[in-house]
Amino acid sequence: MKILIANRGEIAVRIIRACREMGLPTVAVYSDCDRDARHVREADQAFHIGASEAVKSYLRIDAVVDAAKRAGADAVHPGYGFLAENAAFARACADAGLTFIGPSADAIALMGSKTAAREAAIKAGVPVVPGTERPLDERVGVEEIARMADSIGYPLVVKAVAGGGGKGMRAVDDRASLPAAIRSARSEAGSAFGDTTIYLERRLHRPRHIEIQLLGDRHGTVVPFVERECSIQRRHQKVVEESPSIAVTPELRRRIASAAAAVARAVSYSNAGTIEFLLDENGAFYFLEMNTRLQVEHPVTEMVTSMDLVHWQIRIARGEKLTIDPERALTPQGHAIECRIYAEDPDEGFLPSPGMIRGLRPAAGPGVRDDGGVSVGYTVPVFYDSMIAKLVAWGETRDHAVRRMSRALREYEVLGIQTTIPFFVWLMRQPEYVEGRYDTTYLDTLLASRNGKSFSEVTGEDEELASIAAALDTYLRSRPAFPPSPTPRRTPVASAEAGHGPATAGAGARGPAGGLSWKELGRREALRG
Ligand code: MV4
Repeated sequence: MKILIANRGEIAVRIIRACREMGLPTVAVYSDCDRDARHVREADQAFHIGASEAVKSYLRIDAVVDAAKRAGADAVHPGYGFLAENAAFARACADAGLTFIGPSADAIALMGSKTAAREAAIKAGVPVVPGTERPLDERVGVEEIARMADSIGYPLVVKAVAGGGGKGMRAVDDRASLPAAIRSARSEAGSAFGDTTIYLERRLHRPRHIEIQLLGDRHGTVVPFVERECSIQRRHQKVVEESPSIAVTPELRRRIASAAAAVARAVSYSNAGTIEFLLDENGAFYFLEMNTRLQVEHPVTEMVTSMDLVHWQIRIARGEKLTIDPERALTPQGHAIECRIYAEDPDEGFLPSPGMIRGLRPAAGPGVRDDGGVSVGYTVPVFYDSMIAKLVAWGETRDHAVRRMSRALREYEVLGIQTTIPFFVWLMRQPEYVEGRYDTTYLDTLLASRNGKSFSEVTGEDEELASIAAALDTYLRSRPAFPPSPTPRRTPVASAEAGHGPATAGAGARGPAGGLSWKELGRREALRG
């Protein structure tokens, strides 16, 4: 089975890894600005599908299907984003004789309507947040909606039926602010989805976002996994995810997982999917929506279950039966945390920081997984989501995982652009985060209270490193690039630290004049400054 990956960046690289492990040939697709991208180089074949703008390349159903045909691919993996939850794309693949590695077009379409999804949950006996069951299109007037709102009760939220992820969502505290909220929710939903239909839900107070990964095969078996905790979000974008959640007991885990599986079975779901829930302060949970794709944060589930979700997606698409032990899927081994590393400057309000990657050293070592999507020399474009890597840390306990993540973040080097790494280093030290005392309102509130203070706290260690770098720079500039006379190589450095520091790195590297170690010279430079 030859697989075309209809995506780019880290998820395309992730899928290519699974295909290679299974001995399956891969086909990449790319836009103008992705000509030299990592996913293009790592696939067996690559096809150009259009200009840099996503609508002219990665969002073009015809171009992707055509590339699959030209390549002689048998199947298409959509990844996440782009065409992953586009029912027309799933249908176009089927029509072209290509196996779509995902759910059926009908399941995608059904769950794309948030009110239809709520209905499916209610039918499956799963709790939903009290709200409206009927989608409210433009013909339903504000007065009628206000009467519904009164019976639901305030505070509430206006949500877009075609929405998800907070787009077209408005919080409403009282009846007076309802008309404006309806108007702006409709307007945002109209431009984002071409559909102004809305619905209402009672607003939960400081909920946690908990989600259940599941797999369904084509023979009716659904296996739910241990939950992911995704409450650390910035403006409705997840930035840190964990598994398991410290707010979920083994008993609650079983109840949420059974609820998720019941929704999936009610719609005969196959392949990978995720059911999102809100968990309130009393431990009550409510169905929110279903994501009919492999999600960005799937690695934390893989780390605590030692299972490969992409392998299973491919096996399910080939018609195989799920042979996973349900108990293993539901029992976390240790704890995993994921940080989404973006090409953004946290000190400039997370402004995108596109540009060329001039140096890259991902973190490694025990319990660390780097799902990267870029390489040195690649220019991070302005056209797409700017996530360049996902860093995942595993530990025996949550505390261990937090410490490991802190270590890995400090080890991670990206030169040439700004990244969100300094923000994560800071977050991993916040007492509320370390103790797990947070909900979906935590991060936005915390960031608002900082008033733009820099995340890059300068430590004594940083100062020492900076002065070593300055001394090294001064020394290297003071000597000719090509020594005019033959100089003996590997002259021993007159220091106890010889062989450990940067002094022995690189061709012709020698100790600084005067027999001092780099560290010592650095300290002297620092004192002079
Ligand atoms: C809510 C809610 C409170 N009550 N629904 C935002 C994204 C979308 N998936 C659902 N969202 C919310 N829906 C009710 N009835 C609070 C949120 C919410 C939120 C949810 C998950 C993660 C972060 C969030 C941040 C703000 C609000």
